[in-house]
This record gives sequence, C-alpha cells and structure tokens, in this order.
Amino acid sequence: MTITEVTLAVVRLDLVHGFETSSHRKNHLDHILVRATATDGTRQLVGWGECASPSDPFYCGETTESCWQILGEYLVPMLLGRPWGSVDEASRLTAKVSGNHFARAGLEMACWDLLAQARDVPLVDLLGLRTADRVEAGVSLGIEPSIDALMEQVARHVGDGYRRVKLKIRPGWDLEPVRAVRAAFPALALQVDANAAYTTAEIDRLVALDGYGLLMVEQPFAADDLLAHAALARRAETPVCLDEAITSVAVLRSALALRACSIVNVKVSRLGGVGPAIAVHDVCRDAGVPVWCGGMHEFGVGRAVNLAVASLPGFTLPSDVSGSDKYYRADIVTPPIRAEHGTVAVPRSRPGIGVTVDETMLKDHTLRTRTLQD
Ligand code: OSB
Ligand code: MG
Repeated sequence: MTITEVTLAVVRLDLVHGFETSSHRKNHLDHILVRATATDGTRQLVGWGECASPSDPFYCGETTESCWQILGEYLVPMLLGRPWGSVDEASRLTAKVSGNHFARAGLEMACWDLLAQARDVPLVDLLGLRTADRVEAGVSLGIEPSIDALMEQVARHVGDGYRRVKLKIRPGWDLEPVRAVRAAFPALALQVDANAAYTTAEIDRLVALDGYGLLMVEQPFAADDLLAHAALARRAETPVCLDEAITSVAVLRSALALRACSIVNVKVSRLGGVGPAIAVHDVCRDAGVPVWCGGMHEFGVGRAVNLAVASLPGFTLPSDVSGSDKYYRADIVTPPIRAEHGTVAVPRSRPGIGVTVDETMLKDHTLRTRTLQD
C-alpha cells in the first residue's frame, strides 16, 4: 500500500446542545477529516480518518491548528509515496514525530480504513475474532447552568435508553448534581468526569462522592499526577478511572504499578490511533482491569472507528459512543450512527470503517482544505 495523495479538510459541525466541561463551554467542533488516496497493487483506494482535537488546548496541549500544522508539515509528508504492508509499519514511518497523538490518530485511522478495504473486510474484522456486534452506549453530559437544566438532560437521555450517564464535574459542581441525579434515578449507572479540575487539597470533596453508588470518578487530578490518583484510590470506595493521564502503554504500566486507577478510559485520539488503543486494551485485559471507550464528540468517521475498537472483549463497561443525533443535527456519514435500546451497532455497511462519507455534507461544512501529493 502506498499513499499518493492526502487532502486535509477542517470541517465544522454545530452541537445540538452546548457542552461544558470543567475548563470551558463549546457550541461547535472543528475536526480535521483526512482523505487518503492509495494504490494497492492495481487498485486505487480512498481511506478516511478524523482528527478529533478540540480547538483549544484545554483537554491536552493539542489544538485543531496544531494538528493541521503537524499533519501538513510532518506526518503526511513522511508517509506519502512510502510503501507499507501493515498499519504498524505505516506508523513506524512517522515515529520520529513525538507526541501530537490527535494529529497522528487522524492519519492512522485512514491507514486502517485503507488496509481493511484492501482485504475487503469491515475494520472490526481486522481487529479480532471475538468482537461484539453492538456496543453498550453511555452518554456524557456537560455542566449545566442549573440543577433543573441538568435533570432535564438526564431524563431525556435515560428516556432515550442510554445505559449509563456520565456527569461532568468541577469543584463546586459535584456533590449537589450527583445527589440530585441519584435521588431521582436510584438505579441509574452513573459516573463522573472532572477533566483534571481538582487539586489534592480538594481530595475530601472527591471522597465525599462515596455513598452515591458511582461506577467511577474519571481523571480528577492533573494528567501527570499519578500519585494523587493513587492517594484517592486508597481513600475512596468509588473506583478511580484515568483518561488524560493514559497517553501510552508505558504510562499505563506505571499507573497500574502505582495503583493509580482500577478502570481505564481507552480513547483512540488521545492514544494516537487504533494500534495504541488496542495495545492499551490488551495490557488492561491481561491485568484484569476493565476498560471502556471514551470519545471526543467524534463525527461519523471517528465514531465508526471508536465503535470497532469498543467491540473488543475487554470493553466491559458502557462506552461514550452515543448516536450522532445526540451531538449533531446531521452527521457526515451514511448510514447514520444511532443508539437503539442503549446499544450502537458496529458499522459494517462497507469494507473499511464501515460507513460512507457524504461528500455533499462534507463540502457544505468544510472551512478549508489542503491537498498534499507524493
Ligand atoms: O473527558 O471524555 C472526556 C469531550 C470532550 C473532551 C473530553 C471529554 C469529552 C467527553 C465526550 O466526555 C464523550 C463523547 O464523545 O460523547
Ligand atoms: Mg474524560
């Protein structure tokens, strides 16, 4: 397989409902779609990937702009015109680029799409023999202006059949919303995500979440503070899950050795692609650590890839893989990705990522493009 041309497109979709985390509120997303043309023997193939970086450097250091630059100036030129036989091999061609996982993931996904098309199978069939056909879907709900507004969101999504609700928290928006949601939904599978908003001085607030029957508390402290998470894990009954902290298998091994978490959020974008996400899944599985698939409000391309990854057997907890309609009025892929009775089907309507990019939708929402050729 040799990639001969790559077009990068910054695509903007408005969210149907603004989303606020501990760091900021957003109303639209600018993701970079990666369209890679390749030759495989006598066939010409087109593969798609998605760089789901937030626009601002608050979740991690990357931004849409940094991804645009790293893809255009480094990752794509390093891959263009160079033959590869596996995605691992393709990734080694760009291994000199350190960090920049969101940028890397966008291109790596396109390689998986190409490889699966070359083999004439849906991506999920390349990933393992024991994959599931449907993935248990949870929903991630942002911070709202009031408890009433939050309760309305929770009720709507529970009514839609989602199997688990995750609430974004921050110091001051934590015990009160959890208490209110738990009181109204005593049996709901509920968890919280702080996006690194707490300091160890506030550890008592987090310990106070014990008693609300939460599935987990996700990434309360800074991404690099494994010891703070280990301290919480020792004190609290609520299981600690890591998201931002887990950027590689090496960090994962350190986190597990330090007992900093007992659950891991596997996020394809954060880890730099499907390959590293599978590697994290495998280590967790061997260690008996349950995982679930996190998201970055991906458009249909990234969402389809997340679903394939989330079908692996270690994903025993509900994932952040909601239907596209939770986020956008219309998505850029067909068939649309939908949750039914709290599960989402792993796409397999075509070889590769299993969904087709709607080129008209894409064009209508594209802000700018750049094409690079061998
Ligand atoms: O921490 O998981 C997170 C969205 C943007 C940035 C960070 C996170 C999230 C989510 C959304 O929780 C999950 C989804 O895609 O539904
Ligand atoms: Mg998170």
